[in-house]
Amino acid sequence: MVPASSSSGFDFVVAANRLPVDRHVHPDGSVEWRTSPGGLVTAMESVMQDREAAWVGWAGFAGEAPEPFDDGALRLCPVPLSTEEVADYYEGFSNDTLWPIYHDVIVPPTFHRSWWHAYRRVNERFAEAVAEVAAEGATVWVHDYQLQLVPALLRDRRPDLRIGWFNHIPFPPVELFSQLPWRAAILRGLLGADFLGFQRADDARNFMRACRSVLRATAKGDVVTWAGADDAQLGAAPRRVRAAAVPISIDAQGLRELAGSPEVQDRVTEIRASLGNPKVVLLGVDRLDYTKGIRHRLRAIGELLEDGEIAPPDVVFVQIATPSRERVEAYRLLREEIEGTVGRINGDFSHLGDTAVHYLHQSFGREEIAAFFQVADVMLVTPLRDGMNLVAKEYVTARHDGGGALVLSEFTGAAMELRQAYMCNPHDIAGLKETILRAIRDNPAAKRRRMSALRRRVHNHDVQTWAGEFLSALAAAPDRPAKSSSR
Ligand code: GDG
Repeated sequence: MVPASSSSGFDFVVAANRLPVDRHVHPDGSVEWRTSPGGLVTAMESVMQDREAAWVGWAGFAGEAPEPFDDGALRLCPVPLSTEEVADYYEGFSNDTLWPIYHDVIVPPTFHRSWWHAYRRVNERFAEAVAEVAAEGATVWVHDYQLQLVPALLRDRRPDLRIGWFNHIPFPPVELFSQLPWRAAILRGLLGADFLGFQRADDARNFMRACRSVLRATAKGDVVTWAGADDAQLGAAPRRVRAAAVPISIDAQGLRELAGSPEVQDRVTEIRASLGNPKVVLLGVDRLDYTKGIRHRLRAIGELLEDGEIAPPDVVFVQIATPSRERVEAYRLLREEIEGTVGRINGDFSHLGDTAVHYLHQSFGREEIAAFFQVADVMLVTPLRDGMNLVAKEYVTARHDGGGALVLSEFTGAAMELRQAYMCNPHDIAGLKETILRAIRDNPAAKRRRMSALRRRVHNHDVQTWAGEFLSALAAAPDRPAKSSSR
């Protein structure tokens, strides 16, 4: 990459809803910026390391945005959101309209025209901010469902740019997508890009079908051809855009090193001891989100305890549920329900000093999560729908000792790659219980064989491979990149 000076703009620009850092104000008023949690930042952090680039995103608090500032070689460009925009664009349209539609309508989506107007307005602001910092002919990588209009809004302003978009979450079947009153505008927004990356081939196919059915565009192979529209609406110009699967991954080497460090190893021993050195530790690590299947998992665990198949102190279940979107009603209800269930299970099956379910509604440091992974004999990843699920990839990688077992929902993007996991359908509680027992009781050699295959897959397809694949597809779009560009 050719380094660019800030006066002429940057040759590489990332746009995502959030900046990769969060602001912390200390009691003495001093400000510290810390890496923010979440799948997108975890993935992009190692990709951006030492790259001269700009990152355009919201700083995470309402009101005036701070001035752009540098974090190493990275220029951070905060986009302001008012309190009302946080409620309407972010909590409303992004997390209460799009998120449920894009995740199989597990909870009903809410439609408000005022939310849509805020979404459009904020997408315009992002497009302007990118247009300002991008050098002539720069590559722009737009991320995720919060910014689906940015590709076309940006192309209107800067036709010289090469624009890619990556969807971290699923793209829904056209039957669900069509419920959106703003479906045509969203597709037209996306078609402003040169290349659209999805987690699974099915997501790319769903997008192509939506273009055919909603816009009457032609979709052949993996290229959508849109003749344009005779109106002054967003993205009216003719376009040829490639849409394909580029599954995301993790910084496998970084995690292996962290997991093997003496500090983390000490924590592994301490955590196991504080759980009472059980024979089997079952673990879940998720944002507290209804897509993650935590309720179904707890139901299966509750029944296994009731059946006498598992019992503390020999078998314990630890659920880390990272706080998430707490101002959205569906998330508040989910938290109440989960905490009620955990309380009931513990009331029935725990004894003094022997807790059946350890429930931690907290956010932990990366080191602590790496230690928890190594404490887990069986990792339960049971989403009802998930774009990829990085936790599954992190778990198999953190188990550098070759131990452990992964129970994985077939409704995750990760299931397309991690075929040797103990696969489950989380809706089938009887099947889920059987799978959990199999993962506990299978013979150690079989478990090790599975884990070794899973680790190899993640090792051979890490986050750097993912970024390389995305960027070469973007450079070659609408054609496919030459084969040699991917490992
Ligand atoms: C979206 C898509 C897609 C969790 N708790 C803590 C913590 N985490 C880390 C995990 C993992 C990340 O957050 C979560 O990533 P996921 O992939 O599991 O899920 P989403 O947040 O829903 O991410 C998803 C992803 O984007 C990437 O494209 O896979 O499908 O929904 O890295 O380890 N990290 C720390 N403390 C915690 O308490 N430090």
